[in-house]
Amino acid sequence: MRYSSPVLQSLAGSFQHLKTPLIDAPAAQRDPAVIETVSAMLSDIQKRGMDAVLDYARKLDRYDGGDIELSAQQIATSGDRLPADLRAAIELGAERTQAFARKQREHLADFETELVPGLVTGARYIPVSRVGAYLPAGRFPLTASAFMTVGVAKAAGVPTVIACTPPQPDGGANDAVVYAAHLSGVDRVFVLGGVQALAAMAYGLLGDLPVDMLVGAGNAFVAEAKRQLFGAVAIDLLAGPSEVAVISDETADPEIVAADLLGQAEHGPNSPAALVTTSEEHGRAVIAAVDAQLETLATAEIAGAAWRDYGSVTVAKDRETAAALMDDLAPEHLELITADDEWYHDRLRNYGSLFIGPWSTVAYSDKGMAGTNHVLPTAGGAKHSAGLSVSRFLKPLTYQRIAKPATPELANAVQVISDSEGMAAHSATATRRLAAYAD
Ligand code: HSO
Ligand code: ZN
Repeated sequence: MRYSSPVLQSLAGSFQHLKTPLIDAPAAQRDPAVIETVSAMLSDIQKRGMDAVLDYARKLDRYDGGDIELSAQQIATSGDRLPADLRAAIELGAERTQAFARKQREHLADFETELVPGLVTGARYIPVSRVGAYLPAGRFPLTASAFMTVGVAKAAGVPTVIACTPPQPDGGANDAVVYAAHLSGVDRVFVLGGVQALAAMAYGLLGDLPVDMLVGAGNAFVAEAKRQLFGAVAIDLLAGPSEVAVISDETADPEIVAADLLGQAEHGPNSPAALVTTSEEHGRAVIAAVDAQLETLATAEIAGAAWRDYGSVTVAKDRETAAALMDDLAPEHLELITADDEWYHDRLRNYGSLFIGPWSTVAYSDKGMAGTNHVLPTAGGAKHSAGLSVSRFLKPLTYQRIAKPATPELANAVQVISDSEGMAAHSATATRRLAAYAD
């Protein structure tokens, strides 16, 4: 998340930074060492199959033999080992996320239209057949990931969704993650992490056909594996460090704004957090509140580093400038806490997901409670793409049913164009129909 200089130049004089990031957030750049490691692993796995997968699991994930697939019984009872309040929260998130996804699915309606007499065209939304979801369980297990990937794929109608999740120090899966996947409708779960997990799903090494699509976030190696496997399979998107941005004014509580900035900065020391405000006094109050909250925050080491290196506070002269700056940043998450929230809602064009008003906060969506997806574009990707949703799992397949009366117009035009291009065989498909039409 960074400003592009032409936009800054065009707005020169209409804003000032109260706090600039010490480090410029890199635009999704790739580490050559990661690229090379992943590519070597993928070709080894392609050659040696499951032997290679298990070798990497042994080397990188302390795998020590045994079945990597959880039994149906292990999946179904994963919730029994969780505290009741956590189980209930997971149940709420799974249901809420699927409710939103089912509603969105209803709005993707098949249609058929007769463009001219005899030319009937249409589109049908058909789900992909097999999806592989990567459910991260590293520094933070991200319990809600399964809602966003497995649950949304199932709401889209994907018949088979398998999942891989990395082993915990005891060698087993994270129970909360597995329970979330179970409630989301997962078909099979494997305790397998990293590049080897993605390769095993994409190459069909898990006693199943290869998946058609890989989804879910992970570390830099997981992201690179998805990038290299893309083409053979579809992917959701390539997520970088989580980002948060806020537009707030003097009507906002600086403590709430500060808490929400730190709420995502906690993801990692390179997570950008940006405030754009129309009130200098408010901006200064937020900076003070962030510093004060960092004194007692349990994850202050990470969040504080992120705020120090990638945090920014900018005062815009008016709401139009604030909106223009924010559209240029195109943040993954954007909160509006102003007297003009609906004006901004109407005006803004680039964000992964928008949180409107002081009672809306990113963590509600992160954990599945808002129903919306938390797999969202980062690093400016919101300029060209949206986050994961049922539509990503659905292929709008087109068809045409053409009857004889439409033939002369279509065939003549196709002949003319094909002949002008020198594509004789294309032209002939029309010529033969014209001849048949005349009979
Ligand atoms: N903010 C992350 C998702 C998440 N955060 C889950 C916490 N839990 C990407 O949108
Ligand atoms: Zn988050």
